[in-house]
Amino acid sequence: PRTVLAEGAVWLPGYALSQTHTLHNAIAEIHKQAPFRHFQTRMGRMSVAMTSCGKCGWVADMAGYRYALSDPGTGNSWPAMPDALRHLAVQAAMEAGYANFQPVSCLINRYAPGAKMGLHQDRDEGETEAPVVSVSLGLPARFSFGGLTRSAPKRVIELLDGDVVVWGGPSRFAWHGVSSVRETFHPQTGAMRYNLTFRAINGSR
Ligand code: MD3
Ligand code: FE
Repeated sequence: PRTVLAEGAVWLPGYALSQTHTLHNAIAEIHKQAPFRHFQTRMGRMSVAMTSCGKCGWVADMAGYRYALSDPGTGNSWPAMPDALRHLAVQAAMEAGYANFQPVSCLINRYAPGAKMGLHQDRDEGETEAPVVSVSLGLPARFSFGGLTRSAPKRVIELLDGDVVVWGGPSRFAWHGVSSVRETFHPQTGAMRYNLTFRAINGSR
């Protein structure tokens, strides 16, 4: 099934369900090399723990936000993006109408109960043509998205285990956020939610 949420934004409920074991194994391997961490920003400590794989990874500190070629936690380059994950993202993008998607970075967000992500736009990629492919695992989350201004009207959807959303075209710079994750249980993740976002990046440092 597929649902067009807004122009350029396609929701593929359960698209990744057959691959959740592969995804969890990949996350565990990436965590060994590039452990999840809570970035400290000028806004405070992020409640979401993060890591990345691929050529570059998203990092935040007192200087701001950017994609970096190495992990500031270890000083090492990021773990390679596993082929199975890249293929999943490319296939989902294709399904949503985006051919030739070439993700170079995958940001992995981990939400314990109570973690949330405030309203924001994704602008650090320096790339306007490519979509962002998002894969949700584990606990459900209330995800809000609006328009190109912060105050534009919002829609709220519940993202479930295995859901994929492809955000491109006019939706690429939509404001969005995740409400505080409610404590429930999921057999594969325990009480955790994971979100993977696959991205094309221009000009990582
Ligand atoms: C809409 N992650 O990492 S995924 C993020 O559930 C982020 O962890 C959320 O927002 C999460 O930046 C939401 C859905 C998502 C990702 C990228 C987008 C929605 C988007 C880019 C543009 C518009
Ligand atoms: Fe985002």
